[in-house]
Amino acid sequence: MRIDIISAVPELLSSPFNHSILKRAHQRELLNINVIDLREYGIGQHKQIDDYVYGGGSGMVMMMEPLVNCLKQLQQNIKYDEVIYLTPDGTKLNQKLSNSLSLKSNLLLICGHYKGIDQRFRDQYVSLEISIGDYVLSGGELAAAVLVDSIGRLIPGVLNDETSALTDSFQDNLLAPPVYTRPENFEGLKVPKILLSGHEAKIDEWRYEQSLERTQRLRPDLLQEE
Ligand code: 6GU
Repeated sequence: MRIDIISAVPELLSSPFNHSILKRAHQRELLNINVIDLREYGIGQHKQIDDYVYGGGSGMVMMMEPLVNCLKQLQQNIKYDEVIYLTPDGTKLNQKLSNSLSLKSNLLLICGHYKGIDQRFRDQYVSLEISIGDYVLSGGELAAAVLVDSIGRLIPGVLNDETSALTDSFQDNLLAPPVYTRPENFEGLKVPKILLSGHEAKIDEWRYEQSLERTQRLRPDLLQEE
């Protein structure tokens, strides 16, 4: 999969993809992430990328021209499955959406800043708008990093244990069961006996019950979905 990210603050995206699972995805050539500096497409001597809001009001809006020039240049070489704009008024991200995006080949993510981007760009060029939750971030970059992480780990071959993404919280609309590691007894706090029994079927059953109980207690809304 190839993910291109257009950003006015590319420095914000220099580190998140170079560690752990996403680093491995890159090394295995399963995921290729390119961050494009929108400033390089800025207008005039000052490489301007934003301007005042028509109709008045505070804050700046990202202009059409740099975004369109950048997009068109990228599209000369790549056909994108989706052009995604990260915005708090987009569709709220969930595991189902990440699952479906992990099956695509080429994604373009656009990070907004200031008051956002010119509406005409959204209308003309954006195919999907995504929010990562009901709160406001200063820009789309951290949201893009969240989206890329959630998609990247689902690409087949990225996780070592192929089944492990399937047992994550939210796959099946259930939260994950509790996990434990050594020691068996830490200052009197013991690991549930069933996990030491070696009885695989019983352990699976226990984990499922724990998942269900946790979901009912902490996120009953998940059990109402579909
Ligand atoms: Cl995608 N962008 C911004 N700026 N804020 C957000 C968001 C996105 N998702 C939640 N808050």
